[in-house]
Order: sequence, then structure tokens, then C-alpha cells
Amino acid sequence: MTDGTSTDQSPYDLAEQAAEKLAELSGVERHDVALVLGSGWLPAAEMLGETVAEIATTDLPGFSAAAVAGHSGRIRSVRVGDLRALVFLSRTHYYEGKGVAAVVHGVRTAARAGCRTIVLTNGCGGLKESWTPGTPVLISDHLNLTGRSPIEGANFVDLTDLYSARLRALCREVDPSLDEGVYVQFPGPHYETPAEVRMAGILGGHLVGMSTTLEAIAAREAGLEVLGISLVTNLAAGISSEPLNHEEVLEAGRAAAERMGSLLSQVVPRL
Ligand code: 8IG
Repeated sequence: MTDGTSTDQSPYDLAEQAAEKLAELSGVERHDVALVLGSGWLPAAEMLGETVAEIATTDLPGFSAAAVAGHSGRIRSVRVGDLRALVFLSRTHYYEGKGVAAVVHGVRTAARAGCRTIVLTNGCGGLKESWTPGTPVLISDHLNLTGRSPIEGANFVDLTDLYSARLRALCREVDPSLDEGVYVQFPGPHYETPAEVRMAGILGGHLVGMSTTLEAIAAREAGLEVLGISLVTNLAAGISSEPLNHEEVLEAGRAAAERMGSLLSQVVPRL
């Protein structure tokens, strides 16, 4: 623990304390919607609105220092129309080995901070060749291949419609060309082998990544409505015969920032 709190307290109490400290440090009593930014999403999120406060996650109970020096997690309080958005500029990944409670602490903190909705974004590999790098895809459902749950005990949370059909429809009102797919979370940190990507496809998956599903489960447990959006930054291993052209990926990313920024700025005020 970085904050001196005892390790035997519940993750829910810890999230409550983090939310209290967040309100104190940001000067914003309650937030309405949370966004968790994955790889490639920061430029899009910068278009959302005015940043009212930015704090380091390490100033809040329960968040540990980031594994990579200089990349400490930061949280922004952003005004989006009449709404207060809580934007997590980075996340704790399962592959960091800090445990599942650490992975979902931000989600639980957002819930305690008053959020009713959470937008989980990520960068991932795509299994459909038509999804060129830079294509945003709505998450319709998931396969959690970590074999873990963020929930402990006999709490049989229903995950039907985990990724809100209502919110997906709202996104399609803004951008009718948005496709959707099933996100498969692998434990990582290594990428998949081509055989594992084929397996993901046989199991019904369309997107492969290393985040999101544990957070979505914790969000549903906390009563949040979940919107999941993946940014396909590369074709998954073995899908394309052509090696990825890095320039193309970068260019696609720049073009995608506009599209995703416009999507977020139109969707978030309506959440
Ligand atoms: I960016 O192809 C990104 N993250 N597991 N596979 C997995 N995670 C990813 C990938 C990918 N691309």
C-alpha cells in the first residue's frame, strides 16, 4: 500500500476513500460519467471539453505507482456540457500482476464518485481484414480469457447485455457506419500466436486485447451502464499476409483521432 491504509480493508471501502479524496483534490463533488482511455485514445479525449482539474492517481488511496517510470496514471475532471466527466488517462493492466482488485479500482472509484455510466476504451488487434488500422469498433460482448473475476464471494452478477445495447445504438445515431464485435481479453503481456488468434475467432471473438473485460464486470457489479469501444490499431497476429506498415498505422491513427474525437464529443454529452 502506498497510502498507509491497512491491506485487509475491502476494495469497496478503498474505492470510497479514493472517491472522497478525488472530490477534495479536484474540487468537484460528484462526477456523472467516467472514461478509461486505452492506447491511441488520448487525442480523441482531448476534444471532449475543458479540463477543470488533473490529479495523479498516486495521490488517491489504492492506486499504486505505474510500472513504467514517468508514466504515472493521471485523472482529469472534464466539463462536457452540463456533465462532469472523470477521465482516466491510463489504466492498471492485469499483466502488471498487481491483482484483479487493482485492475478495477478505478472503475469502483468512479462508481463511488457518482458516475452512472462508464466508457471503456482500448487499443486492440482486429480479426476482420476490413478493419484497417484506425477503425473504431463497438464492443457487443466479451470473452474473458483471464480466468479471473474482480468479484469475490457468492455474488452472481448478471452479465446479459453487459455492453449496453442502448449506448451502442446511441453511438450508431452519431456514426451509422460503426461496426461491432466480441472482444477477447487475453492475459498478456505477450501478443497472441496466430493459432491463438484463430482460436479466438472460432470461439466467436473479433477483437483481441489485454484489458477491458474485468473492468466491465466490476462496472456492472457497481451498477454502471457500460459502453465499450475498441480502436483496432493492428490486424491480429497471422490475419494479414502483409507485415504491418508502420507509417500506415501512424497515419490511420491520426485520421482515427478525428473520427473518435468527434464520436466521443457527440456521445458523451448524451450519456
Ligand atoms: I494496441 O494484437 C494492441 N493491443 N492482445 N493483441 C493484444 N493486445 C493488443 C493488440 C493485439 N494490439
